[in-house]
Amino acid sequence: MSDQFERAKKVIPGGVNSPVRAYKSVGGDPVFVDRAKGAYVWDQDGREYVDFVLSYGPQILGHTHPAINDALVEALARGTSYGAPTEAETEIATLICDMVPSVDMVRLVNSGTEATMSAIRLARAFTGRDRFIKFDGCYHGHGDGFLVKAGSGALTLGNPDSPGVPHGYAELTSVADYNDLESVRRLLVERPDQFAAIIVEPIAGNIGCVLPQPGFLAGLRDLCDEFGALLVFDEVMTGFRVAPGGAQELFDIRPDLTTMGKVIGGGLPVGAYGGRSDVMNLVAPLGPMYQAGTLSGNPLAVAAGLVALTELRKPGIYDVLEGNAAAIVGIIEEAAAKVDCSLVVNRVGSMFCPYFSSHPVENLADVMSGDRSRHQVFFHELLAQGVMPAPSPFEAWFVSTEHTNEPQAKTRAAMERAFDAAMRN
Ligand code: KE4
Repeated sequence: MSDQFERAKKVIPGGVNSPVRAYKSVGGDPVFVDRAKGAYVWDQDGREYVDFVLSYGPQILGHTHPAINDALVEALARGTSYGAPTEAETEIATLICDMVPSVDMVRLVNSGTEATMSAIRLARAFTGRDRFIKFDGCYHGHGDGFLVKAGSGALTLGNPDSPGVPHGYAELTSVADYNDLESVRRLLVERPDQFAAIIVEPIAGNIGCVLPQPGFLAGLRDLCDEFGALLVFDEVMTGFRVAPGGAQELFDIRPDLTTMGKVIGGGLPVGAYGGRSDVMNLVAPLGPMYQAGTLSGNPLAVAAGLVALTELRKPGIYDVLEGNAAAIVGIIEEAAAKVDCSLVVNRVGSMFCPYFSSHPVENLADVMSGDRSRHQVFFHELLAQGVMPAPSPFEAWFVSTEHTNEPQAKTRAAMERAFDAAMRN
């Protein structure tokens, strides 16, 4: 074990401040990052990696983007946090409302978890109902009600996935199968007037990258209208990533509430929830639904987020992201084909996931049937070759505007070695 990891484990549970960083699902010691720039990160020994983690999504413009850095330096000179409203918060809220089709009003918080917790509380306040539906394999942060997964099979009242979640809490969460509208209808019919919301990742980015089947999202919209529940799109990952207006723009669906995060902080801690004004009117101090935060709308985070969103509105940015991501996925597929490796790559815009599978990957069961040991060899060989993929077969890979020729060439060289090693496994 690396000395760094050894020392970290003495004072931080598992040596990391977020579990996925510990490499539990791929084995070995995590790389400790020392610095980053553009498409690259470097470890403490100066080893360079082409980075496909990108902080799990925020760094869509690449690390240390000059305009974001300049905005942070400028904001720093004016202070770090006031506990008072600022003009910049109005600016970023206006930008979010302009960019995200269904959002009339938005509240900034400090993480995606805070955003989803608040959105479900708001849906409960608006409908006067307590239950909500999530999907197996979808992840909405570590709020108690979300750490629930059905037992085997698709439909059951939840049992806490994590100790510490009171059964009474978990019981209010029902779990359906992603891409299976019937599994949702069955839950709603069983308790027709008890569900406040259906929350869904419009692209399931926490089981890699599983796309909604045609009609799935529209079907959820119709079911919510039929049973009086709110449709919540968790776009913490897909927001501003797959299109300027997120997955709801891409698939032309209007949810009632949207949760956001990652990209909107430009690499600093920001989450947000927003949606229909008649629903958002319930949020304190305008309405009775309480939600607050000392550092919400923090001047540094807002300064970085404003630049990130402004850059993303520039013409051609999403074409660059699309071009880079298509090139990278092409490199991966070519390298796999060279060694006859059964590989499926699901991609939407600049997020994707390679699966060691010989059949389409359209739901959690398909994801779980992938070859985990081959993935593990693949992951470590890539790392050895200077490429840093997501350290789990259930995490999406991300591409930035900076993943251009040189990072692509370095990725190509590493991929061929990694697939060769995986096939010898
Ligand atoms: P945070 O609380 O981690 O900011 O956001 C929670 C969250 C909510 N909704 C979706 C769709 C998310 O993907 C996330 C967080 N995503 C993970 C990556 N799969 C964060 C990485 C981590 O947990 O360290």
